[in-house]
Amino acid sequence: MKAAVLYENFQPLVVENLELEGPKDHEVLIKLTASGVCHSDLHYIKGDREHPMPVVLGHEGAGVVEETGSGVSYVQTGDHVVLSFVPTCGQCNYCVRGRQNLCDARYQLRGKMLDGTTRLRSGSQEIHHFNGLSTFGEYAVVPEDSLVKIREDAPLDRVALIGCGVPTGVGAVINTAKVKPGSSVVVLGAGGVGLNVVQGAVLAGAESIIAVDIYGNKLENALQFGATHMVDASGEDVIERVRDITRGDMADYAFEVIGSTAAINQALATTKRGGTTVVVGVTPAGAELTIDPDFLHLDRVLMGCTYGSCYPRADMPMLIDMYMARRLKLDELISATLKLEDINSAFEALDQGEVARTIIRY
Ligand code: CND
Ligand code: ZN
Repeated sequence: MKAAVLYENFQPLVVENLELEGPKDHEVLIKLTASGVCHSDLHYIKGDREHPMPVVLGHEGAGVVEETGSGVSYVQTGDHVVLSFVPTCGQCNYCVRGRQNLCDARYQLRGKMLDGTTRLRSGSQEIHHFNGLSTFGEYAVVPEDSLVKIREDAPLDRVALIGCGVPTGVGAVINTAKVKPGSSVVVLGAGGVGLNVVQGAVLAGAESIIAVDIYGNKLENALQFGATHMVDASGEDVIERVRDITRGDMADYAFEVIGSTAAINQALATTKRGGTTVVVGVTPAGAELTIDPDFLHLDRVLMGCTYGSCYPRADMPMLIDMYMARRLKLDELISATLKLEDINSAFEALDQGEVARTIIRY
């Protein structure tokens, strides 16, 4: 099958034919329909984060079950699925306490399947998996626990975005911060995930939603998603603008959706006493954050957030229902749909701030 392989940081992905071994115990072969291109993948290309190489990246996908390995009971051939980049075992300490996004299984993967071996090869060379998914290929073998069964009338080339950007952004608002109606919310970074923070804030009934970005096109997108104000961080003083917009109060909540320690500080400084800052962006490994502890003394809260603190098998079908009922925007997130052969131009466009999300359609 055709897949895009990262051999070296900063090098283009190589689209080539790989051998994909069939599914083993509790694994499933998926024929992918589509995969979104997320900034987290770009972080690995740029070496902001380390990963065993070579690797097939991609963690935002949807497709159809082609074949099931032994012991699989959750799905059967033909089922439509979204892939979760966190497998949820249902049995670890985190899962049984309702914190499936922190499931132990995720930390057993380390570029391989849960049994410690890989299914991907290029000739004699072993190719690594990414989060147990590797959606930048026509097919993927994934753990059964990484699958979320979905309704068959949902368009797979759209709901692929339910694999990461949507539950991460919407979940950061609803599950992590638990934004209250009438709140003021600042969103730093109006990219693929940030736009979903904006639409999460709309769903939560936020009164003002202040989108911050360095590109005009991103700010326009944010308005379309329900932002009430835009701040151009390339020319404006973000903190002073938030002060003006909130009539001196500052915001109840700030979300950092860029992956920069400077922006985390900026987010903190836009919150009022007792306000909450949520870090969604992924900062480069080894980055250090320096904050003024005085901010925290005043009942401010600084939180992390992975996968929007979601429970994939509960939240993803719900988000799809909302999309099908036109209460959640997905189509508007998609700036372009490309073939796998054009994946490097998708990353270039993401890096240059030209797109919200690009979909790779197989
Ligand atoms: P994307 O590149 O689409 O968005 C980032 C946005 O930030 C862009 O619109 C940029 O223009 C904007 N930006 C850059 N610098 C600044 C600045 N100084 N001030 C204001 N805006 C700026 O990326 P994405 O939305 O796909 O991902 C955003 C981050 O979220 C990224 O770090 C990604 O790795 C992370 C993420 C986290 C999680 C999670 O589970 N926590 C899941 N997926 C992605
Ligand atoms: Zn992602």
